[in-house]
Amino acid sequence: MQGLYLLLTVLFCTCFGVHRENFRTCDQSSFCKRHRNLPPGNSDYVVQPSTLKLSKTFLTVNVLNTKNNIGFLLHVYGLKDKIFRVKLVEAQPIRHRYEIPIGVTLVAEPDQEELVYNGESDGQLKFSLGDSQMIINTSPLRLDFLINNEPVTSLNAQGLLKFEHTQEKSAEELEKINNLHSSLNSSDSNIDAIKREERPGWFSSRVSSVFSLISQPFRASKEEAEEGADNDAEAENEAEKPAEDDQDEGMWEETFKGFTDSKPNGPVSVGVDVAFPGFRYVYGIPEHADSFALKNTQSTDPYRMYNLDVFEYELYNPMALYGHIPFMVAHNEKHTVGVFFHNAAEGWIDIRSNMADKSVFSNLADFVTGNNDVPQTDTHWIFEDGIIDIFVLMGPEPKDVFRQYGSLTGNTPLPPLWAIAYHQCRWNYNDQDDVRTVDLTMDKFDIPFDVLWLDIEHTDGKKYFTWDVTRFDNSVEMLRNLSSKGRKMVTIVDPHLKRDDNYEKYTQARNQGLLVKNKDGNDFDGWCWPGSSSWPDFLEPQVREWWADQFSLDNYKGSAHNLYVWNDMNEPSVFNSPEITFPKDVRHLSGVENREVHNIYGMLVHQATWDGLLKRSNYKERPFVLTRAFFAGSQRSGAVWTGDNMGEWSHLKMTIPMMLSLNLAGIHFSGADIGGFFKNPDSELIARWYQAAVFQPFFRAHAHIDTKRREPYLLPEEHMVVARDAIKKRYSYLPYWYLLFYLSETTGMPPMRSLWMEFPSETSIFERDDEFMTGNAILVKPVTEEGQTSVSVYFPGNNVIWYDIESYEVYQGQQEKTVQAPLSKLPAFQKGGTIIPRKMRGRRSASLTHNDPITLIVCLDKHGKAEGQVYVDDYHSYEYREGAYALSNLVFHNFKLENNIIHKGNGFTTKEWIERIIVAGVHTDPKNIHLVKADHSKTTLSHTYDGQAKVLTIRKPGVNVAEKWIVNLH
Ligand code: NBV
Repeated sequence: MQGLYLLLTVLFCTCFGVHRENFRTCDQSSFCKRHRNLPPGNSDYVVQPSTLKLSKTFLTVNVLNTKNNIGFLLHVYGLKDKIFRVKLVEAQPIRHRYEIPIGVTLVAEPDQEELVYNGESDGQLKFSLGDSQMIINTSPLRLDFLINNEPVTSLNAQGLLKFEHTQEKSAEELEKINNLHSSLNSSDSNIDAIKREERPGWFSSRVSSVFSLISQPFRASKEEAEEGADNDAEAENEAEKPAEDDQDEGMWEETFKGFTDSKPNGPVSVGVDVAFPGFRYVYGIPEHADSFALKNTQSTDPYRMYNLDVFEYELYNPMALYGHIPFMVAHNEKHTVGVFFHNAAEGWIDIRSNMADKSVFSNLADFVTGNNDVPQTDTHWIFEDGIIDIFVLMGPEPKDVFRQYGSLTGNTPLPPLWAIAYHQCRWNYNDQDDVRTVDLTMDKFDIPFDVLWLDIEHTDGKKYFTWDVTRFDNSVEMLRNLSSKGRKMVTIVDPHLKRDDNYEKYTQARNQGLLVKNKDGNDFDGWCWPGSSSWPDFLEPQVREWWADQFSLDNYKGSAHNLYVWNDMNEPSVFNSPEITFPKDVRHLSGVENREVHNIYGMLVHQATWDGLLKRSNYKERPFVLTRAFFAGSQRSGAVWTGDNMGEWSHLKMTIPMMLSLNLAGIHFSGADIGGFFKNPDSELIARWYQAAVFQPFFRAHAHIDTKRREPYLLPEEHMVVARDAIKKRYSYLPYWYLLFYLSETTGMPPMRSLWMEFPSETSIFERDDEFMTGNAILVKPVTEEGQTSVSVYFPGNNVIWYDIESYEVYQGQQEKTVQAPLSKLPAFQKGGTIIPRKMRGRRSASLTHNDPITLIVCLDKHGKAEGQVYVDDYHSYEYREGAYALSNLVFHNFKLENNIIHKGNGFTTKEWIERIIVAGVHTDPKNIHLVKADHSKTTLSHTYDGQAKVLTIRKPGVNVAEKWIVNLH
């Protein structure tokens, strides 16, 4: 293994940058190419209206592919809260297609709602669901979705629907493949080369190839297609070929970099275009290191969705990364709608916005307004396997779409308070002494932290659930020491098991038949950190149960209740495999190929680990598990981070769009490695990164094993102070963060929001991703450039005023302003009209702040009003789900601040009290301030008033946060 690291080090020092040639382009992926090359035009799929069957909440109707006479069934369900579900499946499949089981992505079978049939006319079947409508155009098939008769989404408007029905491999195909094999056997393949070298695939080539840019427009108009064909007889022949009968080399077997995919089921892909008439911008489909507003993919590859370990990923391109969520949101000043494609296979999405020729789409465009200037975004979704199963979320406002998506895939459960505090990580803390030194030195420098992390080197030879006893001979004592200050530890547990007869987790999994198989039915054997490894089949519920049991204190020796878990490499990462992951024809125990389920594997590792921690505490304590791979639904089992970023300014900048996309797609508890994983960032960058992350959901510093140590206390004094202030700021805002996570669980609203989520009708901010909102109250514009001492901030909102969070300086809404940002300053602003709870007492960890008093920050709007909430519970257990919490609504109006208890239940009490109330935007010094409690007792409160800043500070109201009270200003 040392050799591996040496090689790794040499490579880091000499050539940074992604090895694009290790990852397929659309052109190198036969299904993607086939779909992408389809010319738009009239679809071959027609609906047979006479077969329409209606029930109260859904319909079924036959669909025919007129080119090959293959029949399909179209099901459309009306679901609660304005959601349509559209499923298209083969009528007589010769093989069952994979459908993701309930409980994996969807929390439950979605509740249905009455779908009213409004009759058929002019070849259209018309339905309504509340104030939304759906029209099924029968010939060809096209589904239009409308809000109050205004179209917002349309499926198959361009006729790109293509459902590759399951076929038997023909004798001719088999012969072709056999011939190919005999010729290949005589040549040297990449697999052999890599096996000989015994090193990860991404080490095998150091030559950076030029990304082959694909510029096949999917939205070329029919006229264009015809014109091209006129000039080229060959193209004409191509265009006339029936789509389903196209034969291409990759249909029955496909080779990439010497690895052959046996494709036992042949071509089985699905694809369809999804149009958003009236929308210029679409967002979502994380994870890509790209802008928040998704880009036109005309001159690049489509956005790829295939969970991969992309070493040293590049910015601003549509390559796949570690996790994916096939959920897209379209937003304009009137509506917000969402489309969720429920499919676990590899996907690609093409996007064309606004500028494309609309003639193909004219039917629908005319239908909208008759106006050719209406913007529109056309998208084309392509999946390698599975069925068409699309949820159309009708919004119409951002908050509605988030609630609707959460109702399908679940919301983020409220994390324990410590988990949203500061995490100190690096690859690796070397031994117990190192851990102790970090712990003590953080205290010495007065830098709070809650969690210390151990990476793979803490194990005995990368056998997870074990300790390297030469470095960690008494982990229990180490954990106890941390616990004495309320601190926790996170250890890494990757899903690959070392194939070692003396490693119990492996032998158990092998002997019980729990491992993923290769195409020949033997346990799949791949290369990862421990060397030769196998992978539990997390798709099987009993395997997940077995895995979960490994986290009991008995099974995970040397662990303790304050030890939590980090799942890395769960895409999964397999060094000697095509694209550094499972070969597509790897078999799961149920018989499905990894091709069908690839993108949910990592999520199931995460879910099983989460279940393990739940079980360990007898379902009493909230778990914490961080994952790198994810899918729709991963939000239910903990946090996600954006993987191996770089210590570069551009990567700091990229944290904003990446996290906005994750937050939009339900992954609320997400963050990026502070400082950047690779490289040695300079201390200014580290300091600025800490500042930016204060208002991002998951707050963890991490670094590669070969980087210089960079715990915040090691920074030069001027930068150490900045990092420490940032961490302390984070701690002071924890009550607000906690409220945001409570709202995330209960309403589906993301804690980190784009500007348009809060100001949906302000068109100029739809593309803005250099600033963001934390909750509805804080606007953040981090410094993301070297040496920068001022930033240009756009303050949104007509008639809105913003207050600098430190000086309370006021800025008017709907203007771009230069704001000074010397090193010590994080440009952040509280919105006038909001009230935020903070805790200002410095503590070593968040766990020690549970009973600390609260400071309320009241920022008045132009009418002297403000509103906010405070949420408190025991900060670690599930008792809040039984009602043991207090939620209050604070309203400032007419010189009066009222604390109204919305909920206080199940015997819940708290010692938290109000220590201070700061009111910004007060224009006169009040003569008297009184506190009136629920028992009508009245106390005079002391205060100070800063006439220049217009800030009033009310001292020690001393009243409990979970009681009703009023503060009157006279
Ligand atoms: O476990 C080592 C690292 C980890 O520190 C990092 O955060 C992960 O994203 N891991 C990847 C494997 C090696 C990366 C080069």
